[in-house]
Amino acid sequence: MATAGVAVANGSGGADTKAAFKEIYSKLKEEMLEDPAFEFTDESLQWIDRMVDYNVLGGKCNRGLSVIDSYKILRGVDVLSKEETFLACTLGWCIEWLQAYFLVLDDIMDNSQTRRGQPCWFRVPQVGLIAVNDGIILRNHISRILQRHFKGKPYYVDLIDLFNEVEFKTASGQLLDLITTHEGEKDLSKYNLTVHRRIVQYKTAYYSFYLPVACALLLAGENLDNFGDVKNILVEMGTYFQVQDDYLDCYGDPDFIGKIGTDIEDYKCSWLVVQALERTDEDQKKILFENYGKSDPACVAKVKDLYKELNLEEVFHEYERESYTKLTADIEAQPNKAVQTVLKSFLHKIYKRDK
Ligand code: GPP
Ligand code: MG
Ligand code: MG
Ligand code: MG
Repeated sequence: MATAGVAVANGSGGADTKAAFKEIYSKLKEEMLEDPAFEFTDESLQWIDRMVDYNVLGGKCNRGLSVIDSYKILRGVDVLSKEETFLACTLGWCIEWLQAYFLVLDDIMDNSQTRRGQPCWFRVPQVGLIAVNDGIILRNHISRILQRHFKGKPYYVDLIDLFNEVEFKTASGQLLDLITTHEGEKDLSKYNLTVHRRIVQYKTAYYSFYLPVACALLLAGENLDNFGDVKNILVEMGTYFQVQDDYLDCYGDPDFIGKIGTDIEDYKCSWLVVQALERTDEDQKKILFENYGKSDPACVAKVKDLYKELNLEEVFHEYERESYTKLTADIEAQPNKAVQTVLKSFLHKIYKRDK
């Protein structure tokens, strides 16, 4: 087993954790560039090198870093050995690779402009639809990283099953997001909270919240079947996280969040439009039906004016407070203190986030 990096000694997502995490990225990328299963040409080497840096780096790395933080809490230690640090960071990077794969493809499907403060990968000159194949390569890197570093571990099969299961759930959520949008173009009144909830639970919550904790649990030798309640709480938290994403799509500062919102133009079943539909009178509904889902900036502005009239910013802040109270109560009802700490650290990372 190859190990690299420094032992991690500090608290949640601290500078040492980030430094160790970053160091391991370079090693994993090198291994992908030296993969003996493919005879790389100079051009293909350069392509993969640039493509991986462009898409895997540049985010907050919250999902990846959470594996290390969660694992330390579950083990009840402040310092991890080099070997443990390497394994936890490697699983964290597998999640960041998964996220990169999803985002490359999601940006094509959503016709987005920017991501993490730079043009979406498919918009880079010379890339275009090669980005689809790059997405497939990124997904395959995960299997190759897991095989190289975890094959032979007692939990290897569980890890593979976990990544496959979470990928399936996410792709199914993405399907719901896309076909609901398509059907909505004919009838906006099909959008409601139940439809919204099902979409976001699948497209975001499993991979963003359950996956990092499940990776840490497997690494700590636990059986995931015993953590059904934890999964439910994390899926709830992920739902709240995607409502924030829907809110930021309209109200976030593009320079700060690194992406330009497209939900109104794309006719998305966003939390905001669902809330608007619940509060509009007949005249306001007409405005919404006439202007939602059009790329004309004047139409987008009319939708945003209506959101303002309906005071949706305050509706969101109220939802945010309620979610926090409910999640805190659910977490405190958990019998295991270490699990409580893991869940609370997640909640504190996202509560009132503006990015
Ligand atoms: C986020 O939705 C959902 C994903 C990134 C999952 C994509 C899944 C695939 C199988 C490709 P979003 O479109 O609201 O995210 P963002 O606002 O970041 O574009
Ligand atoms: Mg999308
Ligand atoms: Mg998107
Ligand atoms: Mg979004």
